[in-house]
Amino acid sequence: MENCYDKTMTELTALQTDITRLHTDAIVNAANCSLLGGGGVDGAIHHAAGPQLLAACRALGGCRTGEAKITPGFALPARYIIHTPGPVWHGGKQNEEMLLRSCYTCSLELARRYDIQRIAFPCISTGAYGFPHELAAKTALSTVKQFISRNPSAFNTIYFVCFLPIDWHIYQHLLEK
Ligand code: AR6
Repeated sequence: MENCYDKTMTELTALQTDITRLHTDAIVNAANCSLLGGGGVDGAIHHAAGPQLLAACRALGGCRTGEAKITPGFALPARYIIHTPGPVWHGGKQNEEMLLRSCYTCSLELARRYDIQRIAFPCISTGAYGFPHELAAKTALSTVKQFISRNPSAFNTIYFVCFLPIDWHIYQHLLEK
């Protein structure tokens, strides 16, 4: 576990684990715009949360790339799931970085409204959607730091959940700086 406290006293932590196992207020799902499930972390979350999640997601009517919607966690240990469709990487010239920033900002904004103190993000867009790992991590971290500097008392802990060793090494390195 790599920790970093900034001036806001929100703890930023990289974890190497399966996000569905985390006992936290909310986990974020790297969803698609249908919000009806898929592979990767989305598939794992639907599997672990159970069929009630799909029913709740159907009622949400989809979600635009870079925006976020919320459901209960159902059978998960986490109380809430925040669903955000990340951008598909097309080489970097189709607003991908801005859309990824928006995923983190909209998720944190929604979390704040639900009084969520501890939230865990997967490495959004870096799997099936092909976003370069290092650029995704730098974008995630700078967006989160900017958000918490403007909202210093909103969060207790923000977890960056790294499923793959490459992401774990990148986050460890960035959080040490
Ligand atoms: N816990 C934490 N991270 C995980 C887990 C897990 N259980 N499983 C995978 N990851 P991806 P995307 C990591 O492909 O790129 C889905 O089909 C994975 O190693 O899940 O945003 C959706 O429905 C990678 O680092 O999401 C969409 O159609 C990260 O999660 C599409 O994939 C994101 O990989 C979204 O693609």
